[in-house]
Amino acid sequence: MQPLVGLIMGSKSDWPTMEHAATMLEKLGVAYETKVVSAHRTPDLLFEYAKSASARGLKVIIAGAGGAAHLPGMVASQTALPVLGVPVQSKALSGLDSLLSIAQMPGGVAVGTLAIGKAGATNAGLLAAQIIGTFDQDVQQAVEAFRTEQTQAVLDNPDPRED
Ligand code: RP5
Repeated sequence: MQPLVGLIMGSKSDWPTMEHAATMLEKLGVAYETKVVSAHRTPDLLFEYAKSASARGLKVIIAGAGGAAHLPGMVASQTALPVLGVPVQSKALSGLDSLLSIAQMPGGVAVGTLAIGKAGATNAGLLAAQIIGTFDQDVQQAVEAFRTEQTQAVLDNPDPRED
């Protein structure tokens, strides 16, 4: 299947966080590709990846990075595709550095910034699927089914003392 989402990250060490985006994309039936692209260690690859993304058929890019997290912003500077940024929780500053690096973009170059860590990665996958769902009915139905199931699971088990 032609990948519609590019799931990239600054380091292999980001995978334990970013795999939650992959899990959500798989659950919702969205084809994706994934690889390490580092803003600082492989800057030429970053430019090539971002510049060719649209022509290669990608519709959304999810970019995760930690610390001096320049990957999402630099990717956004080189493509008109929507870029979703996931701040990976850093050891030194617990991801606050990642969050601010990704969120504080100058006006005119947009990155949709998610929450720090697992929740952010999960929601990046969900939001990417919602974007794909605007033109792919199967994905939109999968998103709706996921949401309905999630709501029902809470309603079916409202006692906070029970698992
Ligand atoms: C960032 O530096 C990466 O996104 C990662 O979160 C962080 C640390 O990378 P490693 O030193 O673990 O490769 O570029």
